[in-house]
Amino acid sequence: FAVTTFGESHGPAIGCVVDGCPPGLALAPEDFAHDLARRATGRTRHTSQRREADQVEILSGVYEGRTTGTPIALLIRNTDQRSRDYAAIAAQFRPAHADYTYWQKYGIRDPRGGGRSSARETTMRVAAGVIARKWLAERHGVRVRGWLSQLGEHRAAVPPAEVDFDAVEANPFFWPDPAQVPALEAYMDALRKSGDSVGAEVSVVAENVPPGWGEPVYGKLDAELAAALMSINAVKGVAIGDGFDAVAQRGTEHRDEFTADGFLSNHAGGILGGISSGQAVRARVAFKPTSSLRLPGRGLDVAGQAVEVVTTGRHDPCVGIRATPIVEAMTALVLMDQALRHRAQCGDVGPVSPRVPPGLG
Ligand code: EPS
Repeated sequence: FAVTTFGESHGPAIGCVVDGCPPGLALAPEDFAHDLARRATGRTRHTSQRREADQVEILSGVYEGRTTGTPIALLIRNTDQRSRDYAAIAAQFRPAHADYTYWQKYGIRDPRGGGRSSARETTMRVAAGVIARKWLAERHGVRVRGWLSQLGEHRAAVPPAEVDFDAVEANPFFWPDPAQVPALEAYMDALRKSGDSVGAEVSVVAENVPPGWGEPVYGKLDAELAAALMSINAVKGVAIGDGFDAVAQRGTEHRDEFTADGFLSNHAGGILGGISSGQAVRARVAFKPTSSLRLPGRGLDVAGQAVEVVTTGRHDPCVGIRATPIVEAMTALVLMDQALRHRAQCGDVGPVSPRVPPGLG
């Protein structure tokens, strides 16, 4: 099972190819609308004001409403490009932006904005993820859901196991505690006015993952999850379960004891030895502050001359705000791949006795 994306933020279209999806999954263009709208720009004042229709066309791999097993090609035509936003910095490198490293690697400067490194590319990750989420839900009852657990200095007051996902979906931040939302609104309004940006942390949980998914050395579930989440634009850190918090823990604290009634804790994030334990799979993802700022910063131009870089146009003051659906999508894509690999190797060998109930999530 493999996914690739194509297209530039200011090109005519973006798209993806999803290869290896089993035949027979019901799939229609309408299936994509919900998750794409959750990720989209221009829906609230706290994100970039670019307004894209994000209308999916299914070009291949689906016949009479069902997947055929052949590569699924999805296309979204860009409808609100405005590459003139980038005229002033067409020959400059923004500090902390990928335009410098793309230049070092390819030696080609596409003046139409961020191009492939723009967060626009994540649209197709979410679209591909819709297929994985559907398949996982129908075949295995797996549900993948995320929320914003930190926005700048603000930490969500709700413990991960107690998140109410109706509350998460009811505000523009995917924030689990409604009581904190007014403070976040004020924080983001002040930040936007200041011209600066800020980082964020997204948490994700996959429930009903059966034990046994993942491979023990190459292709560990946690390694593949970390790689997939790290491949999202602006991600600088991934924690599986307790992640770096495990450094200061004792073994007696960290170990997830289990009884026949279930696990008694979930420090491991539902993965032991690279293989799912049957508990909820949990990860956290750190997003850096976005680099396209109207506050002047020191940078270089393509001739190597020092310049003051000012980025105008439509940018996100916190890209993490709309990253929850992207993190969910990447998690689902990894889980579907691992589910298919597990089936290929182990066939119908199901979980063996004793099977511990998931217990505490
Ligand atoms: C982005 C800058 C803005 C955002 C874009 C990400 O777009 P443009 O390329 O027009 O300057 O609106 O995000 C999207 C368009 C999207 O769909 O996510 C950037 O600098 O990364």
